[in-house]
Amino acid sequence: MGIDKNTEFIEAYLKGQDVDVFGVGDMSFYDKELVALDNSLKERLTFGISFGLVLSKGILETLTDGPTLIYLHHYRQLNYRLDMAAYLLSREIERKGFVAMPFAASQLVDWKDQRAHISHKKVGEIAGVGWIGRNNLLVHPVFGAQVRYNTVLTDMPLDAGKPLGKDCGQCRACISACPAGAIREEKENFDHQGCYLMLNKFKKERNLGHHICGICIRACRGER
Ligand code: B12
Ligand code: SF4
Ligand code: SF4
Repeated sequence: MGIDKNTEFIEAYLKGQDVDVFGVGDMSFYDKELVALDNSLKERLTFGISFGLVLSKGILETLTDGPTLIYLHHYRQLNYRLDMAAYLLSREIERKGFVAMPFAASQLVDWKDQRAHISHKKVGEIAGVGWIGRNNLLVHPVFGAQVRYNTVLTDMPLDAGKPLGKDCGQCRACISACPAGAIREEKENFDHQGCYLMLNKFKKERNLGHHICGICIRACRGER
């Protein structure tokens, strides 16, 4: 199969998994190391398949003053679906004779620096799925930040997208919504520490077991 057919095949397969958002990134533009993984993989697996599932509007409406238990459940179920979709897609690619690596939707491998093996936001940005917004999240033109992502790396030749070259424009909806005041006019000034402290507080006070919040997701609706 050629590049176009391969790409059509991947897109159709993910649609069959009910995936809402799809893109391919050329991993030569991914300048970060793959944390805690053999770096030769980065040389070999040159295509990053970025895909995502849209969060339920109903669940997001429950987020008024921070994370709710129903949002916690939804978050975990989407992670599960994303992990399963990544695994099934990788199996399908490997059945065709290529190599694929499914990542975890949400798994820390470096606790000190709070990092995963790979940044789904960065891969999505390279693939042209969305842009990094003032809220520090990957913002899809239609679904806003209301998408959770995963990544599969592969050596299957694919038609890679390009960064969208868009930004938040006049929108500032997330700035006043953030309970930590962590979101600023310039995305570069996002207050990572302030956000983390608020998530830690929610985790303890609401007995969540996870660093979640979701207020800046709810605020960032895109065009949907
Ligand atoms: C660890 C983590 C966190 C940590 C953040 C620590 C950190 N270092 O980023 C904590 C617990 C605070 C967190 C919070 C949240 N997270 Co989180 N998180 C992750 C996780 C598991 C790993 C991220 C990682 O490796 N970061 C390391 C750096 C290198 O990569 P990066 O985060 O993409 O960072 C980029 C920028 O943030 C920036 N940057 C990073 N650090 C710094 C520091 C400074 C000073 C500066 C200037 C820039 C900067 O540069 C990077 C490259 O573009 C990812 C899943 C994944 N594997 O990608 C989810 C992920 C990023 N989280 C997600 C979400 C939704 C959230 C929350 C809303 C919580 C929730 N679910 O309710 C909040 C949002 C906070 C916010 N507004 O950014 C989603 C984002 C989806 C989207 N549409 O963008 C992801 C992709 C999970 C998923 N499967 O969808 N998260
Ligand atoms: S996750 Fe919560 S505290 Fe962090 S930036 Fe978003 S709204 Fe603010
Ligand atoms: S809510 Fe508006 S300003 Fe905030 S990240 Fe989304 S598009 Fe950008």
